[in-house]
Amino acid sequence: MERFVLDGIITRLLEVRGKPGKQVQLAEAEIRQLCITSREVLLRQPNLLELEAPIKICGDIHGQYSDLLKLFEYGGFPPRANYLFLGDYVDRGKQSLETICLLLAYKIKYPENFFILRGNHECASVNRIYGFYDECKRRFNVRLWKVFTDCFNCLPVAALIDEKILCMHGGLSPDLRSLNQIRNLYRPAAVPETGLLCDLLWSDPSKDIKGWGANDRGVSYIFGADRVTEFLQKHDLDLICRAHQVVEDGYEFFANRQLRKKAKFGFGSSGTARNGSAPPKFKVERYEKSFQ
Ligand SMILES: [Mn+2]
Repeated sequence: MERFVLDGIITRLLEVRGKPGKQVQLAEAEIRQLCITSREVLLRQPNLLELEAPIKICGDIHGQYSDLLKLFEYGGFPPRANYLFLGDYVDRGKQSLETICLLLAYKIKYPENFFILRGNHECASVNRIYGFYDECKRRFNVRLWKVFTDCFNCLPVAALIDEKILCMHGGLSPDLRSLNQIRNLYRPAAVPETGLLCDLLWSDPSKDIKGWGANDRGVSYIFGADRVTEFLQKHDLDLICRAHQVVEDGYEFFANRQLRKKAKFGFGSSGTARNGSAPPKFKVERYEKSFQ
């Protein structure tokens, strides 16, 4: 992808800073190029990313593009800060296209400083229903939605920061015995209805149980604090950091501070998260409840 084309896309996407709701209608050919080029960049990097602090970790965006821009205004526009996004970029909000296009553009431009994991909504059978398909169809066409599907199937599913903080969208899996299993998950991949890849994107912690239980979402499992403690000890980790659920303050700890949930726009430096004592540096309020 030509550098001036990429820079032109980023410039136009940033022109609506301070103008909430204003659309940026990129050319279809530009969006296709973003998908095809980012796919190659994503596949060159492992499915379990190995990253270093300092890095800012952000939860679900769900098509709320003006909030994504606000988040960068607080934290610094790339490459001023390193970022790890935990998935769920599309659906529900009104501007999934601007949101995912800016994230893919930054991924291409700063591949070693900007990272995006897969959420359960980066999946054709989910975003067919919850808004992204309709937005693609209304503003472009169904073919473009399929190009995005091919790109989403290449997103990595987990990240390990300083070998101590494991990050994913959903949570643990009863099938997860070794981190090498994540490294060995084949891409491109659709999200299956059961198994390791499904659980990493769909599972939730629960205060109410020990071990594993049925998830009210009808997909994957819930897991108790005992599973978190056992997993961290076995793999010599300090913390699990995940998104996928709204929490009142933007972030919340679980299992004696061993699992950190980041709600929409929960926002902070993993450098502070590691010892589990300091609050995030920044916090932006959430705007919409989301349970998927
Ligand atoms: Mn989710």
